[in-house]
Amino acid sequence: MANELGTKIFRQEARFIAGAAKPSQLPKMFLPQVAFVGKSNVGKSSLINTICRRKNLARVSHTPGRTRQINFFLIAEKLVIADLPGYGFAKVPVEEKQNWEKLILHYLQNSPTLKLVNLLIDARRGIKENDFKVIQLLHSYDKQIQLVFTKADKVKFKEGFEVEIKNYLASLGYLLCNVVLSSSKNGVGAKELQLSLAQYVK
Ligand SMILES: Nc1nc2c(ncn2[C@@H]2O[C@H](COP(=O)(O)OP(=O)(O)OP(=O)(O)O)[C@@H](O)[C@H]2O)c(=O)[nH]1
Ligand SMILES: [Mg+2]
Repeated sequence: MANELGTKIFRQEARFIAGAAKPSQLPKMFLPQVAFVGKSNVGKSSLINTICRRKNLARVSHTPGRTRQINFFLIAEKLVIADLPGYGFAKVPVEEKQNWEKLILHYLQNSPTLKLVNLLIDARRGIKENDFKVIQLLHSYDKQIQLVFTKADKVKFKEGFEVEIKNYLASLGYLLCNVVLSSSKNGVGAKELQLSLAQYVK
């Protein structure tokens, strides 16, 4: 069944394959890639671990600004997951912040095998101005995005929330953007995310 095939790759091997702290270190990828992007501390690394059913594949921390380079993980020898450094963290020195931003932009713009960008939004805080900038940027790069609201265990969503967000995105030109509610604490949304990533595996 399609569902089983979709989640099967996440029961197979997942391993770290490369890290890039600057554009010149970005590895050339031939396999399909999916990326996790979002503000610092939004839960990118945690969600990658949840999706891959692993505790410590991607490094998580209580201190924002934990992921300092783009980390690439290979899933079942078939799919690459990219864990990006977060944006918008005030305490990182300006120069370092600019370097991360440059790296993120370079990666998003110059990765032909990047099939889907999961843009993570803290469900407690909602979409912020820098998230909108990223949405617009990805739109201009012609990248498929999926909006993932994280830490859903911390909030109560009102009915129709996803539809409302979808309509809003459609008004911006994102007619086919998927919206997922997720939690790394209780696993909500994990299967849906697995299936959405697995569709890019050949
Ligand atoms: N309650 C709750 N906490 C979460 C969830 N996901 C992540 N966290 C917590 O949020 C903090 C940040 O998680 P990370 O996964 O490191 O976030 P990140 O987006 O990778 O952070 P940077 O790499 O610094 O940009 C950690 O303390 C996690 O335990 C979730 O679904 N629910
Ligand atoms: Mg991280």
